[in-house]
Amino acid sequence: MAYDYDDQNIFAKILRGEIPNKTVLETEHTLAFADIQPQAPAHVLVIPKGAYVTYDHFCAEASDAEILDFTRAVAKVCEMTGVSSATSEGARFISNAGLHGGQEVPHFHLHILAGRPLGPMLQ
Ligand code: DGP
Repeated sequence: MAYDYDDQNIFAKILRGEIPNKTVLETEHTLAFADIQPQAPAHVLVIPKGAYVTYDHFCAEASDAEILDFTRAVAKVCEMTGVSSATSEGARFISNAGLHGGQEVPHFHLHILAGRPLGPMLQ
C-alpha cells in the first residue's frame, strides 16, 4: 500500500523546528504538544517523528520501537497532564484520517482531550 506523505505539512515543519510548539513530551520517536485550537481544557496532540500520514499507515509501517515508544508516550502524557483514566474523570483519544475522517493535517496525530464532559462522540 502506498501512502503519499507531504513533507510540507504543519506537523512536519514543527518536527523540523520551523514552527514553534508548546512541547509536553519529547522522546526518541515521539513528540507531544499542545493543540493550537484546544477543544477542551486539556488538548494534546501526540505524533510520531516518522513520516506517517494516518493511524493505519503508522500501524502498518512503523517499526516495533516506534510503536512502543508512541504508546508509552501516550501513557506518559496522560500521567503528566493528570488525565489518566485511572486518576481522572476520563479522556477521549481520537485520530482523524483522510477526507471522510476530517483530517486537516496529513501527519498522523492522536488527539488527547480531557477536562470537561465531551458528550457522545458521533453526532
Ligand atoms: P485534525 O483535524 O485531526 O487533522 O487536527 C489537526 C489539529 O492540529 C487541530 O486540532 C489544530 C491543530 N493545529 C493545526 N495547526 C497547528 C499548529 O501550527 N500548531 C499546533 N500546536 N496545532 C496545530
